[in-house]
Amino acid sequence: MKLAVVGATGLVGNEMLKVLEERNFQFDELLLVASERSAGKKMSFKGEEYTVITLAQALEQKPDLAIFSAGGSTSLEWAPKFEEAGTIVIDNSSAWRMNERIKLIVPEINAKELKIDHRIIANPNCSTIQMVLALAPLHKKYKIKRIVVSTYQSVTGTGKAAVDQMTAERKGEKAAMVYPHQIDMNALPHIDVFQENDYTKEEMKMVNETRKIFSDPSIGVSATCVRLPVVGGHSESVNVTFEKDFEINEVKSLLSNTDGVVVQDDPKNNLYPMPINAHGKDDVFVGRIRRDDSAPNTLNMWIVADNLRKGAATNAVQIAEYMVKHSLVHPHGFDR
Ligand code: 2RA
Repeated sequence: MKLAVVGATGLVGNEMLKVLEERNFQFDELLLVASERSAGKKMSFKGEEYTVITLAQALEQKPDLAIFSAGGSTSLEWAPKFEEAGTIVIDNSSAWRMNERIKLIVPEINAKELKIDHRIIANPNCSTIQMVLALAPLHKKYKIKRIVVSTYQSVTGTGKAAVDQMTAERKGEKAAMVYPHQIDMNALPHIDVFQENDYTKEEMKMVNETRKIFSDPSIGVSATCVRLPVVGGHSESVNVTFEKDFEINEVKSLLSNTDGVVVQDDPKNNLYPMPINAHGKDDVFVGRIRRDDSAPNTLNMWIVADNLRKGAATNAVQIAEYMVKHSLVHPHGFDR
């Protein structure tokens, strides 16, 4: 099996290599792929040195599986070319997520939707993944009517240049500006671009992707996404109204028994999820679980995850693992 990691030199690409190594993902050949600017760079994986190649060079080698984390325009242009060459593409950008022919997958929730003819598979947005993973067992039991979510997102979601802006500002140095304002010691209610309806694209991703993953267009979602000078992960305050009523202890026990979810909820001992603790971990952490007494059947909770892990690299590798396990990736292609 020939595996290509596209966008290997970026923050998600780097995390992808760590996750592939930690999970001991099996392949025979690895192609590390990036833009023309990074081609020729040396990188190491499991102690071996690799030379970064361009997308055109990778395409010539017809990998069996390619995990893309290289931005929307690169995915729009190149994913179909790889698909045409017989490669399965798992794409981390927003380019394909809402395309009707493309599956949007969080493996613990809807991996079963994947079939042999799916050649481009979309990885959802980081802030959507962590929210839906924690909500999935509750949706199953009580059926979600409406979600109101406010996010507190890490600069790592924007990429290395944003981490550099924050670091320079923190040191009092001149920063190359990625955001329209200073990010250090600040909070920007602005993630991705503003849309016609005055919501940001990030907010609309949370609305549309949640409905697609749960296959339920009737779920109401209202999102406000905020960037903070934090690096360890994204945090979310989620207020969710269900059709059926719940017992708080049952909610906690459902969450505790969900794969990939860890409950950290002991207010008396100041225990609740925080990005500094989620950093580098694959799990989604949930705490501050409490009834909202101002509305019927409504729950408040606080959800934290490392956006580069479960929000990006880990989820993509889990999709790849599922596809290999269920013979949806065939070494040497299906019909070359
Ligand atoms: C962010 N949603 O945090 C992004 C990354 N995919 O900006």
